[in-house]
Amino acid sequence: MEIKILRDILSANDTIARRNQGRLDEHGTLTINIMSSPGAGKTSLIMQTIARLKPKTRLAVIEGDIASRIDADKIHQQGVPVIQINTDGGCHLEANMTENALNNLSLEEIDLLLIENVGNLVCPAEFTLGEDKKVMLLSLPEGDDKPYKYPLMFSQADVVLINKIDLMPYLDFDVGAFSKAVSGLNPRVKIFPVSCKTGEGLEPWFAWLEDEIKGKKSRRGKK
Ligand SMILES: Nc1nc2c(ncn2[C@@H]2O[C@H](COP(=O)(O)OP(=O)(O)OP(=O)(O)O)[C@@H](O)[C@H]2O)c(=O)[nH]1
Ligand SMILES: [Mg+2]
Repeated sequence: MEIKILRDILSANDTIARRNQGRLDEHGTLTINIMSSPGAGKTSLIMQTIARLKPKTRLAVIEGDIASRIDADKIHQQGVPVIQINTDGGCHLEANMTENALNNLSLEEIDLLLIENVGNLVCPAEFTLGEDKKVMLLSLPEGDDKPYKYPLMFSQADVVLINKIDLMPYLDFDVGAFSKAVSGLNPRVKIFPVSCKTGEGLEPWFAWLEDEIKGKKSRRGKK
């Protein structure tokens, strides 16, 4: 019985996610679902990405949090359109929440839509939102064993950012062992070690995003 309910919820979610994807495709808006544990650096990555890409890219952000508008306020201060979704206890975003947010954005004016999912290493991976790519962060203090303990998100991600590498001297995090574990789960994944504090290692992330934006625009004939 419980399994049937879960299936129903997931298929309803997938139906709405496909609708979202259709709208985003129509407008050539590259959409990235950013996931991680609480505090791994999702908002910091978004802030760095805005600082770097805003001069030449039209960005918008959807912020998912259980409560508060703290992250949305930070994005707003950068002059970027932002919608805050409060899930009121829900541990992940769902496609219907994303659809509501899309209804409040001018998609024809957005090249890159960054969605910050609720901080959680488990549930967000189970709910597609209609995004083009899934990106996750794993920060050094969380430990290099997480791909073994929380395999789903690592196996679904298109990009894994290893964040907080500025803390390397203080922590026993084996980047080689971590990368091998992630690639074992997900051979096509791209892995970028970065610091969203110092900016180190972020160039390959920006280059990847710019390529993806161009690809999405050319597929839709958007100028
Ligand atoms: N040392 C260091 N600190 C970082 C780095 N990136 C983020 N932080 C810090 O980590 C803390 C959490 O960063 P956020 O960007 O708010 O993390 P988040 O994933 O958005 O957190 P939630 O939205 O609460 O899930 C903040 O104090 C950041 O300044 C980094 O590369 N190095
Ligand atoms: Mg955040």
